Amino acid sequence: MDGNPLKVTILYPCLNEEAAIADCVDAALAALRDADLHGEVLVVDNASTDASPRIAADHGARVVTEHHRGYGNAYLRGLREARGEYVIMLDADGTYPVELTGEFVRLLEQGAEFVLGNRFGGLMQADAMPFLNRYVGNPILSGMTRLLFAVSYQDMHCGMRGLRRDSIPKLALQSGGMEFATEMVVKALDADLATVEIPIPYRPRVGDSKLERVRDAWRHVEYMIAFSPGLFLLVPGLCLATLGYIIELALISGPTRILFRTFDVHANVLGMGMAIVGTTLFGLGVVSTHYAGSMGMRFRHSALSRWLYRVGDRPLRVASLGMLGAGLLTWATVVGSWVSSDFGVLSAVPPLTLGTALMASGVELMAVAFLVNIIGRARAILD
Ligand SMILES: Nc1nc2c(ncn2[C@@H]2O[C@H](COP(=O)(O)OP(=O)(O)O)[C@@H](O)[C@H]2O)c(=O)[nH]1
Ligand SMILES: [Mg+2]
Repeated sequence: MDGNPLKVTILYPCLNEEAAIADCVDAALAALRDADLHGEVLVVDNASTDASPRIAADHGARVVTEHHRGYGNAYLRGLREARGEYVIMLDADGTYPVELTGEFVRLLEQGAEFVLGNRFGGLMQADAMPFLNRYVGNPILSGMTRLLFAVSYQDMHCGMRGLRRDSIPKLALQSGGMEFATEMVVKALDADLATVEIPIPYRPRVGDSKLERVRDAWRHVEYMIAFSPGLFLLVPGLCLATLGYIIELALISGPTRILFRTFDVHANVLGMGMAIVGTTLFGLGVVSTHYAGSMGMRFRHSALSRWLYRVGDRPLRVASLGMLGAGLLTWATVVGSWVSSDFGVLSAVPPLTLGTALMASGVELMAVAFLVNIIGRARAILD
């Protein structure tokens, strides 16, 4: 590093943007000059098949080539290559106000660690965003992120963001596609980065959009589901299993009158099924939690996941052995009394459904503990 370190990197991911890239680079250099900032314009060319990389270099950008296609892959490369103390990220399509670079840097200098633009703050040009993106895709996906991850920001997919370069390792970013945008916001929150969201203008695009609406929207949804094991697996699994075991225990001594009618062995069979399926969902949730944790998620939004991730596989093994033992004991008691009655008539569906549910749950939790252990070992190697 020379004696005069770079203050800012303006980072453009670029896939076939020859119609826009020249103006983008010129405007970025002008923004640096106007704000009197020592900086660089870095273009990560995503193996464009047009003249964008040559044009970008001719206009004074540093150009690096990333052969792995994808919005996230381009940014992952760019964030590794950036040399500035602060990094300002934005699309290479003329939509974002690069002239606000000075303002983003000012906020970062004042202590913000992550500055997120908000195109829905009233400054967007009327024809800047296609109707479906503006009124359907963006609000639904941003709303889902707010709900699932307890985030309060309005525009989760805004392409103009600023952050300190030394915050980047804290985020452990991994996503190669458009879901990178969601990952960054969720992980910034997890990492407790001091975040501010500021309204920014948004202009119509120059050149064709690279967005594949359905595929890219689905990638955001998949990301959110995979990283929300609490809501989608742990809680439903726990509720179902608890209800199943309550039914089993309530009907343990045979047909029982509850409120207005009598429930008998059919309900025991249902309870057994619920207990086993519930444990399966819960177990998958535990595995997902450990997977997400190993991918850098810290579950600021879910106390249950946070706890499960922290305690590891030991409580699972204890619960597994307890359930397996209780199930075996139940079966042994029934078979024992059957044998001692000289193999007489056997009528013991209630305890046997309970015993079977307990044994099945025990075996499942044993397998889950095993997987959790494997994930932990893989993480230890990666770390
Ligand atoms: N969608 C997409 N964009 C890429 C890729 N590689 C680089 N980019 C750049 O990422 C930015 C965002 O893409 P864009 O088409 O503007 O998406 P939109 O802003 O969501 O409509 C642009 O600067 C693209 O040139 C890629 O593989 N896919
Ligand atoms: Mg764009």
